[in-house]
Amino acid sequence: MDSFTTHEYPEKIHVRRRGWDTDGDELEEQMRTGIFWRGIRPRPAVRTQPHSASLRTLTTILQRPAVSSFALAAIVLVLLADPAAKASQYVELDYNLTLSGHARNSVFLELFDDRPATTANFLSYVNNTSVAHGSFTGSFMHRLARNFVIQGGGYYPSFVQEPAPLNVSLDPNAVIDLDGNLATANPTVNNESGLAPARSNTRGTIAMALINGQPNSANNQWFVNLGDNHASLDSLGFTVFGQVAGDGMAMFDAFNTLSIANLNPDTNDDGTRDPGPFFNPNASLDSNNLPTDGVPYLNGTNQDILVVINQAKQVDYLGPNLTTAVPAGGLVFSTRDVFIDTGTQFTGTGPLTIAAGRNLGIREGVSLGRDLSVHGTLAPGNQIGSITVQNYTQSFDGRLNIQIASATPSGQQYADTQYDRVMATGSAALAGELSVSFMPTYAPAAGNSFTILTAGLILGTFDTFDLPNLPLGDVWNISKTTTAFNLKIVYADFDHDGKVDMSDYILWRNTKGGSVTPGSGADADGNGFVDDADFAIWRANFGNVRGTQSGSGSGSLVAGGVPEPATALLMATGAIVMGSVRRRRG
Ligand SMILES: [Ca+2]
Ligand SMILES: [Ca+2]
Ligand SMILES: [Ca+2]
Ligand SMILES: [Ca+2]
Repeated sequence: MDSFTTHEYPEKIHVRRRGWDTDGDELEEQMRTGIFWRGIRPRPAVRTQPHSASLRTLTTILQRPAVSSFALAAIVLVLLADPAAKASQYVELDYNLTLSGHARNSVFLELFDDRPATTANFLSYVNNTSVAHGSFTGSFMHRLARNFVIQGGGYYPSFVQEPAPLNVSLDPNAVIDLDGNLATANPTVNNESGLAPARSNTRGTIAMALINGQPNSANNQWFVNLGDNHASLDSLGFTVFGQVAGDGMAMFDAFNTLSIANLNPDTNDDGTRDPGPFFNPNASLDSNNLPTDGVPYLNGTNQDILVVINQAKQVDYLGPNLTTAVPAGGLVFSTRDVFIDTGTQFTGTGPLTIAAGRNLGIREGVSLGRDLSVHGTLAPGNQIGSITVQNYTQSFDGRLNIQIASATPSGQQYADTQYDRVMATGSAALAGELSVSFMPTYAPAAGNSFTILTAGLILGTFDTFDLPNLPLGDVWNISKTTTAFNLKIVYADFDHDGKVDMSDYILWRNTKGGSVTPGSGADADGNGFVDDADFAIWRANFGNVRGTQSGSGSGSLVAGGVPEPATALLMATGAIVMGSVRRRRG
């Protein structure tokens, strides 16, 4: 009956559109009123450039952690003594799509320790760094059964060319293979669905897919239950081994609204797609005669984009319903990268420290209410966000990652800010690196200004700057007051050679008194005249440069990018392009 050749589910008997929850959630309100809901073709932000600087992998600072043994002993004691500490493990999945309004491209999964074999198996794919295409990093969500499940873990996106009219298909041989040897099958896990406590396939839980209904056949494919599927799945050995943490279901609910395509290849070359993992021909069509069970994709104006996990990694996640005691000597995060989410609780008054080489993400809007010391990397926001601490200390081995989506509130809408910001209610002692990157939708322009850090008193400054390249003629202006650290984009490189120097002065002198196209030539203030005001701007920016990021040429910038309307639920931050997709059933 079911022609899925690999992983399958029992067919849903009733395919119906669920009513949306009415808990006032902003996203769901967008869904209710948004163009996705009305069935009108969305106009998401689709970009043609490769991954932006904002998604580049964090480099590890290979320096000895500046962490005292006292502090390390403190964290061990705390974790052992904390009765609320769970033995669950957590995984962060960074997707290539961003949920507008929530500043989100990451979700966190909680993996239960009471399903030890299944959890260990899942983590083996998360932590596998020895084999290309042997981990969930770079894989994609290859199946959306609308309102039922979204499934991944099986494949990485690899396209095969097909004769017209199909043109392009996904390669079912591009499987995630744990040991990198396709001749040896991925190890299977005996199902743990019967262990205590009982775990049910309810909305928001994650479970392993099975092969041909065999309960002990789980290996690499996993799925999120988008609805309550306990009645159809619990009795068949689909082991629930975790759940989506925090408010991560907002992301999967948005994926549930994506378009669905048949991308099975036409292996017998008869012009129609054949059975395979990238479409379920037995599923119902929706009221618009579109498929409800196949490969999900973001329907772009020029390209369609698959749902790809840019990075999967095991992290320490401090989220809702978790309380962490901080001893007077402080708590040092040194074991793994850490994410602090909305709703987590800290007790005690000691400081938090991110150790060298570790990344600390803090959810937008979070106020730590304590001191923060940075030896590793601090990244505000799930993506874009502002965070509040008491005293902020960044050491020589520390780095602050700032992402910029827009300069003005009228631009791309995010949770609480248009660019990452740190607000210290006490002092900020600065050293180390400031690293800035642009979101793909941001079009840098002269006059844009970013107050990336405020404090009651700022001491010192960053030692090094990692800044993206700007349009020709523009340079970075870095300034600091006692209470604010500011970045501004200024037009002062009149000859467009990348720096503000004497040759720009000569150009100004030779054209002084003339009229030019506003913002061109030596017209730094953009009023169309070359005069003393432009000289003053040149002088104030003498020595400033266009960008400092190695390998970040002008081609990596978005030229003339336009912020998308807030009604676009998802936008691409890294394009995996399908080209033109055949949307009819093959
Ligand atoms: Ca065929
Ligand atoms: Ca950020
Ligand atoms: Ca110049
Ligand atoms: Ca002027």
